[in-house]
Amino acid sequence: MPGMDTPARSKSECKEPHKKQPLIKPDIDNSMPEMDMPEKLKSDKVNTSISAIQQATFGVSGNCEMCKDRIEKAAISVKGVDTAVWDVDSKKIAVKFYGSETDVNALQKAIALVGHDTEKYKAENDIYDGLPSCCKYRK
Ligand SMILES: [Cu+2]
Repeated sequence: MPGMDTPARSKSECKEPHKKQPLIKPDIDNSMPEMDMPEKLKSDKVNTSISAIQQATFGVSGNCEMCKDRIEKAAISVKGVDTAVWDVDSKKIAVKFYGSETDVNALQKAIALVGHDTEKYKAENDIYDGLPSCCKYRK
């Protein structure tokens, strides 16, 4: 079969260079997807409330694990606080909270109210005197 070696080249490449396409876009149809916008706005609001979680770290006086319990419970009991972790070595507390519900001042006040000095608020002497002897951090 000698004819098999020469591939038959297509000469149809130049035929029908392009098909007709509509030049005018249907603008009326494009307006329909924009009706979904309110749904997107709703999801934006959810993202905003998540990003409203703030973190703060400040010094809180204390001695031991009992102090740690007392300090963290005082912080967590504040409305809007997510987590609170006090470190016995660094004497600092790290708090995550919703900035729309509370602030660092309120947190420090709440901790001072259970007998622990913070950077901004000193515990009242009466409350401090009621702490167990192992928790007396003032010299
Ligand atoms: Cu203690």
